[in-house]
Amino acid sequence: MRKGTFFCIDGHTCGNPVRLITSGHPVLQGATMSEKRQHFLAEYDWIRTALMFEPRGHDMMSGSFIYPPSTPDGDAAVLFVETSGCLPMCGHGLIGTLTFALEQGLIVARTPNLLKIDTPAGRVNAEFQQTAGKVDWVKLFNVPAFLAYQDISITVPELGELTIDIAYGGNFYIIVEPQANFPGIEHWSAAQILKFSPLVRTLVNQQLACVHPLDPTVKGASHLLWTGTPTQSNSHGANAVFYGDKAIDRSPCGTGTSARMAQRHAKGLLAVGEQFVHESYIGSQFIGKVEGVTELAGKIAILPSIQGWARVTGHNCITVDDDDPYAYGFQV
Ligand code: PYC
Repeated sequence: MRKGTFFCIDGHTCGNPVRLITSGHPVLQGATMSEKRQHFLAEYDWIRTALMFEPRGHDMMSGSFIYPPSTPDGDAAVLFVETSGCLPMCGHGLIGTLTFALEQGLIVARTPNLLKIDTPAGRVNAEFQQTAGKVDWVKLFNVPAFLAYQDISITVPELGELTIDIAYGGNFYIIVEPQANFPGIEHWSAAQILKFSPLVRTLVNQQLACVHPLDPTVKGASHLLWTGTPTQSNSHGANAVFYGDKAIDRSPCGTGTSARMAQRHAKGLLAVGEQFVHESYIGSQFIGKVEGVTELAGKIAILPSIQGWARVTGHNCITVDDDDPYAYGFQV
């Protein structure tokens, strides 16, 4: 039976929506969150489309379910849902999820100010500061991030040649720096980002295999990170991150910031211990940092951290009933 009632805590992380779904969790099979993600996609994707797409969601909608931990020392596990699918990892999503869950008492930290979270991409530890019940910030110690491809040339219809890099930070990002045929995000309209992003993504995925070396279910360049000049003097970089079919991230994008730091570290532009304050399309900021380096399947990977904040905007009780022709959402 494909119907249900889903209680949700709605809010945003630095401007991008987070819908923490607190009831109606399907029982998922699998020992790891990666296996549970595959089961969800195979059997329960209707829940994602119903809660993310119009008329119950919108182009930028992003959400999560909290599950019991899948590791002996974990505090909880998180499954991410979004308009584009079930991301292996979502930085803004996890900052919002943990903020809302801590404030509402849905998660209790066994170690003061630290949560150990199992995600489909792997373990992400999170430090946080809470004052009078409110969470001031969450700092994620994200999965290892690495530069997968450098200086790849593609020819984009109506645009011409672009040189791109591809880096992993929990998802695979196509990173486009300012160059002859792309002057930087401050000189492009949102319409141009939305027009060219899917074209670039298709071309890249036709030409290159982006597969995580330790988990072949994590594959495909899904997001684009267009860069430009920040508006705030303390930002080190600015981005417009494209995801799904029509979304530009309103937050600075946690996995995108991790990917960008990996790219910059590999090019000698960001050292271990250095901060990278990343500015979003609307000017909000995450504080990124290269905490260290590690080896991942013979490659150098960075250990990135991302710090940001989130706010609750309301509580929502969403019903999905198959007597509604738009029960499972639509896209125009
Ligand atoms: O913050 O990692 C992130 C993210 C991915 C897609 C949108 N936001």
